[in-house]
Amino acid sequence: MPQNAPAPGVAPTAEQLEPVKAAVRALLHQPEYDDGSAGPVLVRLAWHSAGTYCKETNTGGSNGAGMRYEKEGGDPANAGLQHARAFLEPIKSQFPFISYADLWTVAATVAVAEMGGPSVPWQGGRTDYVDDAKVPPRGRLPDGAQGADHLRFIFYRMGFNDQEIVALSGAHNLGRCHGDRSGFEGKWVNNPTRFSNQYFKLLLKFEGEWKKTTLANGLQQFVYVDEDLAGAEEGEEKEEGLMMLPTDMSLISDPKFRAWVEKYAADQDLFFRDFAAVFAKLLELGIRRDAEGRVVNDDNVEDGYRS
Ligand code: CCH
Repeated sequence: MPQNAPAPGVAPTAEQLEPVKAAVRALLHQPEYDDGSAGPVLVRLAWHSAGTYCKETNTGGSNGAGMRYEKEGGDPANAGLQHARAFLEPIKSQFPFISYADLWTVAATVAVAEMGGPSVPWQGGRTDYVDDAKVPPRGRLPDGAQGADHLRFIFYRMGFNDQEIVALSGAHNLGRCHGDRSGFEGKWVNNPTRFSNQYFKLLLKFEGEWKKTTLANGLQQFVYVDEDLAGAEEGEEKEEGLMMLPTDMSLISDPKFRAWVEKYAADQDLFFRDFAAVFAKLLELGIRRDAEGRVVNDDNVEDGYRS
């Protein structure tokens, strides 16, 4: 264990954490990558590390950073997240005291704030201990080709309600779909590196104009192409259209979800408050803490892989 490292399960102090957060801020700007920011894929990394949680069996969740290993990392749902892990690797080398599990989750909170979003409460102390018997089975993350029933099945398993499902979905203000990762293509909003409630506004604004299309790989998604842009002259740069997944569209076809889409489209402050609370809850799923806030694992080891 490196000197000055917190004991296993103990959160880094604010003083230890500040340079780590500064290093994350410094790497967000990536002119050669996607839309110029590592932020969106870092948010997705944290979400997929935590979103495997099952409250019935108390398995999954961000503790352990199991995605480093093939069993979890090789889940097709996690395709592309190696880019996010690679962005953070130099920071892990520079600050070895922080666990991967803490780094991945705190980096997402830094990214959200830097992209103009709310400040998400975060508690450290996760360890990198993976118990093979508790690695979540594949298939716990949502499938964008499905609808409202599937979203409820997946997110109720984690302990979320309908309002929380819609608030979390607002993260699709960020980033894009990549044909070589999920098979879907395109971005949800025009500025995918700025956190806002635009996703909710566009769902409603173009209602009736979202057109179902079938991609060459057989997947179906919804697209909106501005007629003027689509009609641009030959050789003129056309702005790419916007997209929604079938799961995104279910947020406006399901009346209970829709009520929250309407609230968040009308009130960005409300969305920011609710997103901060629910993203913080997501990052804590499955993490047991003692009275001092220290993370408790079965063996209380810092790192390791038991199989
Ligand atoms: Fe998501 N998401 N997500 N998503 N997601 C994708 C990309 C991002 C679903 C499917 C997809 C959340 C919920 C859902 C982000 C954050 C969150 C992609 C494209 C698919 C498909 C992946 C690719 O091709 O690279 C589905 C289904 C659900 C169901 O609810 C939640 C919750 C969050 C966070 C709170 C972010 C950010 C991205 C952009 C990633 C990037 O690389 O740009």
